[in-house]
Amino acid sequence: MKIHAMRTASLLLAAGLGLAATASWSSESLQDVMKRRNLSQQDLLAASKTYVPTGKRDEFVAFSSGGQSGQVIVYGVPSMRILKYIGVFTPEPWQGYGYDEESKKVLAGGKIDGKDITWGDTHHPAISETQGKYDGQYLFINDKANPRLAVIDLRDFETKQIVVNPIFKSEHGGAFVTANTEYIIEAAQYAAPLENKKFYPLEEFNEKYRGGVTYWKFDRKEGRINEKESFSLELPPYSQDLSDAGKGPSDGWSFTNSFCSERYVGGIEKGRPPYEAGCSAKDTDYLHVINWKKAAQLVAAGKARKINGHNVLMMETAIKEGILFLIPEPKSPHGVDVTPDGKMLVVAGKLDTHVSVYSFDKIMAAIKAGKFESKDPYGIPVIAMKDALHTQVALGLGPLHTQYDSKPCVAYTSLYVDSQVAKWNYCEGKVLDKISVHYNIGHLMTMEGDSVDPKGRYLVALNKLSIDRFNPVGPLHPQNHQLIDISNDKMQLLYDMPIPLGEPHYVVAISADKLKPGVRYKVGTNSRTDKPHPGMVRAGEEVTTRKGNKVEVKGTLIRSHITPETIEAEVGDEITINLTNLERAQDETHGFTVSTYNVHASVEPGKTVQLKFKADKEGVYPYYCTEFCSALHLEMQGYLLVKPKGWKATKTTLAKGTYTEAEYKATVKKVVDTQAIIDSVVAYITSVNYKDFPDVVAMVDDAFDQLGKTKGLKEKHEAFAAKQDWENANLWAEQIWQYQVKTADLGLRAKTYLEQNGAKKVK
Ligand code: CUK
Ligand code: CUA
Repeated sequence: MKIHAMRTASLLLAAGLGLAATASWSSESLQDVMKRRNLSQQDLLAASKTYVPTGKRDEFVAFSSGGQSGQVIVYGVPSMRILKYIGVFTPEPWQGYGYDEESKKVLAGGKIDGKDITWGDTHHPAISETQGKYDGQYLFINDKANPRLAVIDLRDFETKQIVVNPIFKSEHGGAFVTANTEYIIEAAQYAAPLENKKFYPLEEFNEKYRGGVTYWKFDRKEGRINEKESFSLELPPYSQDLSDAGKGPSDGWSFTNSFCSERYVGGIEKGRPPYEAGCSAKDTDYLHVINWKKAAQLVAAGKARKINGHNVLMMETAIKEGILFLIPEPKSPHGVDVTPDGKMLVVAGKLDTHVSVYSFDKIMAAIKAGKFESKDPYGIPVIAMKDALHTQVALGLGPLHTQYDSKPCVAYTSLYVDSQVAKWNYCEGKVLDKISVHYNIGHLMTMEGDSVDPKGRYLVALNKLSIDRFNPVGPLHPQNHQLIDISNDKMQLLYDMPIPLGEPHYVVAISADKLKPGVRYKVGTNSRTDKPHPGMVRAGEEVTTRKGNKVEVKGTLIRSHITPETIEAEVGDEITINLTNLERAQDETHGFTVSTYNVHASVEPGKTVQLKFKADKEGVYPYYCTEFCSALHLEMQGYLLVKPKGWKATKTTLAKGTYTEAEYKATVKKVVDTQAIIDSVVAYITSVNYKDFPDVVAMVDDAFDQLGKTKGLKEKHEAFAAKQDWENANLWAEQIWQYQVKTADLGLRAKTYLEQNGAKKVK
């Protein structure tokens, strides 16, 4: 500890006196590097299109599903640098997600039948929209395995809510938002009885098993899903697949695919042909066309049935009220993607080489005219494919998903079997370009490419297999997100990015300037509810109370100490620790853990968190800050003392340190010297236009905050010195120096920033 502090001091001195080495460019030329690293002109061009120099930022921020990890991965485009993992359905230790009480409550929202489910098969992220445009406020993502949906607030990139689908047993076609995020659409996948804990044999599949679509009502003011005002539509057991919401002229409608309208039930173990044969036998499946606006009105008018306490509009009602229609779609379709103008929908059939472009106008005309070719076995009117089609285009093998360009009529479709991306014109129905990807692409994504206002520029191919692309890491390979430049006529492959965290089915990207995340919370905030935390205290109000066997701490964190530094308990006590981070400075997060009690918190500036556990083992348990927050981070520590029942102290004083007057004087001199460094840094900073740099202004504020804490300490150490109490005199003087170190650290960081960013002298 001492050595570490001293090294810091000498570093500060060196930097303060301008002795730090300055960067020098290597003498190697670009040609030398190309030769040495065996790079082509094409490689260099690609690199220059993706490289984001140090200190610069990406143009777009992507939110990728974390697949089986149950998390969300945030990365920048075009650099493909990972910025964050967001814990969603799975505990995430860094963020304390699942280890503090606030986040445990969020995860508990995802319990099913009282059971914790600590993983998720996350598939489709969706950014909230206003008039069909990404607004950067919220992110939603679904869990296919355990039908759930999560809400993430993009002010702090934290998961705020998890809801469990009340009637499905699995779901896939979520999350898709309506044009003003009135609802978040979530379609079932594998049909099952809608009533919970109800058994029906597979022999009753057609009668008792059902699919459906849930419309989760989003309350934007609260930033939460309103479960009571959400509803579902009962659908046939056709294995509903992906969905999309209408926009512009098609706003108010939604579209959901299906892949097993055969209603086949497998049984390979009994010698029956497997599902894969039975579910792909017929030439067509059904696209479901639903008037959700009218459905919501019908639910409000009391036309829904309660199943598991949830409003379900039954098929019978939907048919009678004319809000549910089917259209045949080619063999085993997968994605349905509404065009930016809302006039067409592109459906890709996995086992067909064509994509089918349906015209919303034609669909509406057929409905208006009552022109149906048949009814399905449940009585749902079926619109003839030819009456709804705008065109069909042969793109290649295994078309899956489609995204759009900023250029009119230009779309990109993933070709799973061909391992290609096809660029094509959906108005004229012609292929424009193709590019190979590595390998077996699932989804693809263009910048804001499923909104009314796609931004073009880049495309990301989400490849299922990476095979030979990366350094081998064992039989389980990462997936490969390939960045493709789409700003020119020909697509250009730029970059391979391994995704090491589950299978990210889908990703969405938003212009970075639309995101406005905060850097701190209002002091004492419970970040998971956005409400004031009852456990918060301000500096000087820290308190530990005991009621019966309950010990509750209300403490604080600030560089570089935890208040309190000792917590005393008896075996069997229930311990509750509330901690408030009093920092205002950007990025001054403190972490907190207690040895062996499986608790952890990430306490960002202003946040209050609560940790709870039972002190069930007698002993001594260090607690400490887990983020390297300052030069004296390691000293940010304390002890939880768990005493045996009825334990009596025999020794009542702490051991004294041995300090001499000489040591005290040396410490005082160190304080004076360090102050001189601080003064010289301050003199430099105030001699330039530092006020033009908001980041520097924040650092300077923080620096003076730290220095301000030395108030009264000089009087204190001098008073102890007068009494010749060299330990207390020395340590209070030392404490001044601790604050000075933090001040100098910030000051030097500000100075470096100013020097590197061309600060100018002011008079
Ligand atoms: S799905 Cu994975 S490739 Cu779950 Cu959207 Cu299509
Ligand atoms: Cu606070 Cu380390």
